[in-house]
Amino acid sequence: MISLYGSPRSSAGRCVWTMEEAGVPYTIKDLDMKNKEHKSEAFLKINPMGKVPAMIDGNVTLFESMAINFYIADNYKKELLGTSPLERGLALQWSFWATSELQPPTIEIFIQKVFMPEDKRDHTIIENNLKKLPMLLSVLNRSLEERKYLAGNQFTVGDINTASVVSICPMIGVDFTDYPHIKNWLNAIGDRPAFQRYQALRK
Ligand SMILES: N[C@@H](CCC(=O)N[C@@H](CS)C(=O)NCC(=O)O)C(=O)O
Repeated sequence: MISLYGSPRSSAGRCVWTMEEAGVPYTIKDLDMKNKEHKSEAFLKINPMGKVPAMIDGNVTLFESMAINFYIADNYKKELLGTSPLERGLALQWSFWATSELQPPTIEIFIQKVFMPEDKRDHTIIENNLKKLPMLLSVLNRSLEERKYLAGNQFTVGDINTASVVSICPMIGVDFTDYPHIKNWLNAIGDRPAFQRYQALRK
């Protein structure tokens, strides 16, 4: 049984979604972040970064949500990795893209708009990072022009890792009106029962 540390509403959510897709039994161990349980000596032994998610599966302990997702796919539902070298490459490509290209500007804006009190917001940070999003979202939109999922017809962890970052956009006031293929992709994802079960856990 997998133990996942972190709330489904945090970065741990994408791992919950992957476990639902893989149909693997798991327990969620939510940490008391307000009281800094994620910085406790006990948890730092599991994730020395003091962040969620972290995962224990038998004698395997991992941190970094996207790595956890590749592990779950590899161990419990290989087709989520992709079924050819090209699909597996694309699943990795989009996961690295999501974490290194799309996530930094979206998180910078999220921090300002959601966590900062209005009078403390840095509008320069918001504006500078907002400017980066059209190019990034256009690249993603074009890549989805002729395929249902990011690796082709096969749904992979690349979709999970990327969609979980793309889903920050509506929370920071960026919609997908100019990106119809992203919209269709998110709609296809929304129809997946595993995604729906994961969403129910976020409420
Ligand atoms: N790159 C990490 C990021 C994890 C992360 O930043 N988690 C946040 C919650 S969403 C956290 O634990 N923050 C507490 C902290 O940084 O002290 C991953 O994807 O697993």
